[in-house]
Order: sequence, then C-alpha cells, then structure tokens
Amino acid sequence: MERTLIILKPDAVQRGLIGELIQRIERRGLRIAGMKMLWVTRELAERHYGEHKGKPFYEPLLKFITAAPVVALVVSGPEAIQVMRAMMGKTDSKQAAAGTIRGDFGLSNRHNLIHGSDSPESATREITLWFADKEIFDYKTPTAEWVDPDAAW
Ligand code: 3AN
Repeated sequence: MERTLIILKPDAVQRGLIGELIQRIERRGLRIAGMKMLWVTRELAERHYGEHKGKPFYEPLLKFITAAPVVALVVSGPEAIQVMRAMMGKTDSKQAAAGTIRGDFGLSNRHNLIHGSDSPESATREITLWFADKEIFDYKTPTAEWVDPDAAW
C-alpha cells in the first residue's frame, strides 16, 4: 500500500472540475485517506516547490498556486504514486495523452490541473507538509478486495 499527495490546483477548482477529478480517482479504485480545501500561503508554496527555486517558471508557479483555493488529498492504494502519475499525464498538458486528466482537460504547462507526488520520498515529505497525522484516515472499504485481491488493503 502506498500513499501519495494529490493537489487539485486553482485552475481545477476555478473550472468546476473538483468532482470530475475526484470521481476519476475513486472510480479507479484508489482510496481517499484525507481531503481538505485550503488557500495556499506563499510559505507553503515555497516549501512544496523548493526544488524548483531559481528556475524561470518558479515565480509564476508560486503566483498560480496561491491565486485561488486548492483541494488537497491523500490518496492510497497499491502503487498509488505511479498509478496517479499515469492518470495525470505529462506535465505539459499539450503533450499529455488523451484519456489522462491533463490530456482531457488541459492545454498548459503551468495550469495543469493536478499535482501528484513523484516518488515515495516526495510523497512522505509532501504528505507531512500538507497534512497533520489526525487528518489522515486509515479505514476499510468492503469493495477493496474486489478491486485488487492481492493488495494489503
Ligand atoms: P509535475 O507536476 O508533473 O511533477 P514538476 O514537478 O516537474 O511537474 O513541476 C512542478 C510544476 O511546475 C508543474 N506541475 C508545473 O505546474 C510547473 N512547471 C514545470 N515545468 C514547467 C515549465 N517548463 N513551464 C511552466 N511551468 C512548469
């Protein structure tokens, strides 16, 4: 079982796509372990995107992520990190395959609707940054074994 941090970015919220994107996550069989809406502060944005500091897109990226509320989720499931990355599609939405979230709803590199952790190390760091332990729930769902009988749900 793996956990990943997902952010439905300001463009997803502004465009009324919260439900659509969460529905895709649920339909895939992944489990929502935590969820909240928040207006990202400059400080949180800097900590989250620290690895991109100094890059030309860094300041516009921070301006974008703090421009309107986001929905943050902790999503869990077997290989959840890689499964979510595949569902999201390439960073530049113009190059993302049809059928992916970015490929179906986006056209931009920055306004690309969704963030997902890119490795187990990033997931651990990002989940700790965005969620308190008590905001993450470990619970059973009766259908989990029908989704993947081999996973340690
Ligand atoms: P991803 O979100 O696909 O993991 P990263 O971590 O490489 O992509 O980049 C973080 C965010 O920075 C992206 N989601 C995107 O919003 C923005 N970004 C990355 N590369 C560019 C770029 N070349 N131009 C504009 N924005 C970018």
